[in-house]
Amino acid sequence: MQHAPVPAPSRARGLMLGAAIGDALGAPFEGGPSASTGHVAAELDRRPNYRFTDDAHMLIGLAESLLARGGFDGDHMAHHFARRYDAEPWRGYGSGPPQIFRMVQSGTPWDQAPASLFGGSGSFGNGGAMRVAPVAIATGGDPATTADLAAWTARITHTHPLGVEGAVIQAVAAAFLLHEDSATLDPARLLRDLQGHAYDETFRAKLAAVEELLQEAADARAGAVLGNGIAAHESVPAAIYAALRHPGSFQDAVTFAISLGGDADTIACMAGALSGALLGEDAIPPAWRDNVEDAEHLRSLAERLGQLPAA
Ligand code: R7I
Ligand code: MG
Ligand code: MG
Repeated sequence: MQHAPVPAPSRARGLMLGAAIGDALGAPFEGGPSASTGHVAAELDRRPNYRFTDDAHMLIGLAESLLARGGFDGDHMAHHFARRYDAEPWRGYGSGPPQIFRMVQSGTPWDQAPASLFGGSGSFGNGGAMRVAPVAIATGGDPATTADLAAWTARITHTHPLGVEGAVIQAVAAAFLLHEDSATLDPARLLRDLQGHAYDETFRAKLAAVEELLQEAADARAGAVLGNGIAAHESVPAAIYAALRHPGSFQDAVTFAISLGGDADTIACMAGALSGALLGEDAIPPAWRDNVEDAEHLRSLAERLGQLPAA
């Protein structure tokens, strides 16, 4: 059978819808224990949740700001995030971002507010990474431009090097997968490219572990080796592993991501963005893409981001 390449617009829609679907389906599992994929699949069948949380809420805000300004404008993005938080503060935001939004709204410059958090170290939470995938559509996939833009968008709330690096690695992975064919995908090449963006030993070791785990016959050790926590250096490698472990099935990638437990909505959001970028919208189960909150807006953002002259 002839294998038709997945067209770019479908991949962009897959990325945006995939992130929101992973977040929404994973939300009821956030903070819970790891579980078998069979258990998660049965739960998703029985009572799927289609309302997304802060992850996709911020991803939409990021995309809207890039489109409104034709690229990155830190002041605009910070205030846009803050306005959206004020409108829907119940989405399950982390503790740091709302504090930053207050500071920015009181006149602190956007590039000074976040560094004061967590005793002055800035946040290493996954908030910069969970929302970053649209950057890969806007840049047209160039890795250096993607890494640079991803870092700027992360720094609005996350200035700890690991928080920024998590966003860079997630965005560069998305940019790579937007242009790969699932049948010929070479995970080792992607992981080598990502190593080139990992300046901290923590991330280097985690990416090396992803490569080793992919060579094992079973998934069993992944959660213990990579972690499933809210820290960028746990959840970003876990999401990349989920997407690469199940390169032919969006459903399997997201189900596996959720089965890791812990920060399940965020791991599944990032895995969903990566898997959707690789496989395109049509590979997402119709019930999921028809029912996820704000599906039409997500599709429209995907289309317009794809038309931005490399941000
Ligand atoms: O990163 P962030 O936006 O949170 C995203 C998470 C996702 O799971 C969402 O689904 C939502 O549930 O929240 O928010 P931050 O407050 O910046 O970081 C998240 C958490 O990471 C913080 O509340 C801290 O518990 C922890 N954390 C740190 N702890 C100690 N030292 C982040 N940075 C540090 C640190 O430097
Ligand atoms: Mg969330
Ligand atoms: Mg989460």
